[in-house]
Amino acid sequence: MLTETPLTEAKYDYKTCFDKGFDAVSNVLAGTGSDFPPFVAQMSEFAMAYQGINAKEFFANPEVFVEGNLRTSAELGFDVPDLIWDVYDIECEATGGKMSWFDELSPAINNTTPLISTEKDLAKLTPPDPYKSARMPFVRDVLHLFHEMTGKQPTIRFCGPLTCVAQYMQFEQMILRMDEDPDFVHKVFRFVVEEVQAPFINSLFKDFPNAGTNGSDAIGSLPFISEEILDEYSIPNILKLRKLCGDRKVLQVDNWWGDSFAKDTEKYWDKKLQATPRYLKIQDPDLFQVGTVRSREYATKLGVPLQFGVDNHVLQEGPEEEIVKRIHEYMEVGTSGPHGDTFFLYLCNLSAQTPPEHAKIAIDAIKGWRAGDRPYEGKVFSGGETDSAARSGEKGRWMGIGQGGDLEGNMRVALETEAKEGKKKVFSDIYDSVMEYRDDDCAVLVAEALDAGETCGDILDEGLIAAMDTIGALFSSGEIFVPEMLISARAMKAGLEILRPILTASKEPPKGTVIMATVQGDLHDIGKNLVCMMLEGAGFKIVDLGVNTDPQDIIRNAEKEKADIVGLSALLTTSMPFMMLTVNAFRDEGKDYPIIVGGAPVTRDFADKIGAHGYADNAVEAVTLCKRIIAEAETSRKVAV
Ligand code: B12
Repeated sequence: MLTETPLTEAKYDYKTCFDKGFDAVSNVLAGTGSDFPPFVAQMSEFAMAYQGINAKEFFANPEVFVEGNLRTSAELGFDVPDLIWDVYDIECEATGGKMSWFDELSPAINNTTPLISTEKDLAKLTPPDPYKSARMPFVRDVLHLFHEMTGKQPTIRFCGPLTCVAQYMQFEQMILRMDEDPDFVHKVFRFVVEEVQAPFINSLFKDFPNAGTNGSDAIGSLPFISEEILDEYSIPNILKLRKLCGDRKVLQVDNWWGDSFAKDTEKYWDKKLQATPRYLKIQDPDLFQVGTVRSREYATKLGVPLQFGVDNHVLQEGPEEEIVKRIHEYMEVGTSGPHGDTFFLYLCNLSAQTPPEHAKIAIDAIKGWRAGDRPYEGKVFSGGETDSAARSGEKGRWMGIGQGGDLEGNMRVALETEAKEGKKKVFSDIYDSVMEYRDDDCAVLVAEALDAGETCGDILDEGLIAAMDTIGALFSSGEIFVPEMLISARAMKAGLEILRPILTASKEPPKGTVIMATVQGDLHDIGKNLVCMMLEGAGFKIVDLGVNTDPQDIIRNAEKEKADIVGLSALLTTSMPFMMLTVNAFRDEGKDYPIIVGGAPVTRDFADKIGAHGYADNAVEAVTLCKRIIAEAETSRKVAV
């Protein structure tokens, strides 16, 4: 439903109704302490759904956006409103990035064809005009309206430099180029930070010299990037941006994850404090893993203000008791000790799908705790062995990492030794070239193996696939992160390219053909791409249809490619219904393909409910699942014959 007129008649006095909350937050940040622990929430999409406003209007019309957020915040009793538009997109969109708009969720950059792939692309780009380009004026208007309506200083939101560069270059391309041509990636960072972000932010500071700021950095933390990437690209560019913006301490980037993946958690927190010097923010799912007590101890030792973030999945999925328990623990531990009065709580993204009752339960839990209602007093649930509670449903740690680490000691050495045992030298050399990310060597070794008379099948099974199996296991156990996985997959592909013409000419069939797509409305593709790589590494032919894919397109391609399996990925709860629509479309047209589904919010239960043939929690399990489906099809074909 599209609202025809902007929301106008304010029922609330926005100039006064958030006063206490604003005071409390600024006292926490100033380190002077607050009488009560305030909370902030990422809640724009929730406000949009709560007010029944179409996303195309909400994220383009400043009056509707500001009023919608303020009204929702006042109506539900938020301490402060927190206006977060689609912060990941503004800079890239203003430089010419292609946007996808939806009715029921925030718009997003569609970087299927990224803005910057080559030096030439970079040279062609003109920096945006902060006063004119795309929705940069929308952001300015939002800040002005917020200031007029509340009388308070607004917060300038921007995209963390690393995530911003990923928007211009596409995530995998950015990571691979960091390895291949770091100078080029540094140049892109220079362009984005110096010519786009700093002028934009400074133009907003001109209007609001005392504004706060916050950068969102979805991909700027472990395990999307390694600690090396953090040190070489992310932190220096955040510091540079701060310098370029008048060396203001308020210039910060606060939403990193990854604490539970860091080799040394406390050192990781030291790094976080460089990005956000005024306070330490630790959020779920990492907070639940690392534990509130350990986090509190570190902040107390340093005397820095502390913020704990409650998992968006818990807020969305509940159950009620889990929401209350989580909030009470975080409030209780957060406010303990000598610096307990410089603690504030964060509700990580109330989404469009979060039922208003859950938002109310969360707010009541906070207010109840403040009023002295403490049913869980003294109880700490985080930081123990109960990992799976960090996620609702059956899932363990996110990304499917942390579920395979059952080997003692150095897993890498153990796996490599086992994989190479009794192997011909030629195959263990190929294996090593993938494990050591040596693309050129891998291609040469595969060519030599062919010359020596080895078959494609053996080279695949004994060399390339064996290495990808090890990589998958190391990824599952958390020993390697996404960048290493991408770089090893590139080496595997270099070897595969040598085999490809022979495989095609000899008509030696792949293990099966898999069509992969991120469903309609969803532009997340990191997980899907990892699944594609692992499947390719396991000998499957992959036809990747990309993101935001129409069900009919998927059917057409499944037919054209005579697919053995169709794989669907979704990262948004709002796009999960499109999985169901896609499964239904196949059924309605009588096309009986095995459909498998996955993605962080998708569960086995959901897969069963929508009638999908299979579900896998991560890329490694996806390979096992596909192999099983192919084997079953083979068996039933034999039985039929
Ligand atoms: C990276 C990211 C982004 C990037 C995406 C970049 C890209 N090219 O993909 C950017 C910044 C662009 C982005 C944008 C948005 N995002 Co986002 N994003 C994330 C983030 C940080 C990580 C997601 C991810 O890549 N995970 C890593 C991969 C490896 O894991 P995975 O996808 O689960 O994949 C594994 C398994 O699930 C499985 N798998 C995956 N697919 C498949 C398929 C099959 C067939 C099988 C068998 C298995 C399988 O294997 C994979 C490997 O093991 C999450 C938060 C988080 N910490 O998880 C939010 C998150 C997913 N985003 C969210 C939101 C809301 C958005 C936005 C609407 C903006 C916003 N308000 O924040 C836009 C939406 C854009 C759109 N329309 O799609 C929410 C979703 C909330 C919800 N309940 O729906 C999250 C949870 C953040 C949050 N806490 O609120 N985002």
